[in-house]
Amino acid sequence: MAVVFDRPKALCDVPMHYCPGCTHGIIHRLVAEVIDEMGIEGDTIGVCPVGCSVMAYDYFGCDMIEAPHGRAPAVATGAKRAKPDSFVFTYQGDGDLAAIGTAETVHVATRGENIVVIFVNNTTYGMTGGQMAPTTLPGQITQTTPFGRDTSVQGFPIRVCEMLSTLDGTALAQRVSVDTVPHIREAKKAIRKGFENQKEKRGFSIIEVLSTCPTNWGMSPVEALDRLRAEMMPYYPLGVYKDTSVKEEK
Ligand SMILES: Cc1ncc(C[n+]2csc(CCOP(=O)(O)OP(=O)(O)O)c2C)c(N)n1
Repeated sequence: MAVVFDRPKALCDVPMHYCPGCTHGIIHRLVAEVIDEMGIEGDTIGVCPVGCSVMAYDYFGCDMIEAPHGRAPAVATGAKRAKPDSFVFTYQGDGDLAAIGTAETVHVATRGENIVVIFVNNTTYGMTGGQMAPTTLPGQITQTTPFGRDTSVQGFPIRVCEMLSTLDGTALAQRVSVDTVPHIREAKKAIRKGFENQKEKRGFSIIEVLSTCPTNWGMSPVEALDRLRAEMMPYYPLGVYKDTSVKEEK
């Protein structure tokens, strides 16, 4: 009988700790599928910092490094410069990448470090119980904004892809989602493009993935996907914000 669905080899055969309906598992799978398809598991180094995906080193078969909170781009820079022929990716949440790690994020992009950043935006600090993140939407209720995020007090959310697309070192800045099968396919293509950019030495690639956190949003997995579409997508439009490979092809 034909096998139509299998575990990617780059993913370990272990149960994951993620909550029901959490989209981290889908995103892990997409990264692993790209690693398999490019045949680069032995040459890939992943960097996971602090957040719900802190134990990603248990899930990916490639080499993995644990970074302090927010510092994955700095650690990835060191790994890539020490082993320039390897493929280096970071896998970061929005609290990690856009709060404590903002400086590392901006500077790794402007330096044009030849790495891929997978940015999982679920509009909250998942691991610590659902506090406000820089990406929390105006009016969103969290543990630290019990009356909803008030932009006159807490400021406005950061649109990371738009911001990084203005920097010359950025080769690819694309926002995708994993709420439907077509969007999951698109997300995988974007991740693949990021890894191809690394092969072609084009510079820094960031793929932002709109994600859900049913547990901390207080929703069922299905309600969480509905919220992603109804509230997150209008504020964080999907799309390619910068892609220097297109210019090269013309
Ligand atoms: C230096 C430091 N500060 C704060 C923390 C506490 N902390 C752990 S995870 C986390 C937020 C993670 O949120 P995010 O990056 O959005 O990832 P998620 O858990 O939602 O996937 C924080 C603040 C820490 N571990 N280390």
